[in-house]
Amino acid sequence: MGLFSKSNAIKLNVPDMSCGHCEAKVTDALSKLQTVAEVQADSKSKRATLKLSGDDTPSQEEIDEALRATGYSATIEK
Ligand SMILES: [Cu+2]
Repeated sequence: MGLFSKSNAIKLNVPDMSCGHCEAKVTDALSKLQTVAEVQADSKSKRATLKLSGDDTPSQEEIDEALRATGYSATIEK
């Protein structure tokens, strides 16, 4: 059983992404969260999917903090 045995994921709304450059910046910033194993950002749907590395979910505050320097904002979809 490895790190990716769980399929937990959360979705974020990232309204300001408009191209691949945005996707790369958002992906890079969110990938630094310890609770996040993988990020898939899609500028067309303006969403990002975060695959989690374990049972812990990043808080909205942690996401805000991770994105602060990039100028993007993301909201966890309920
Ligand atoms: Cu862009």
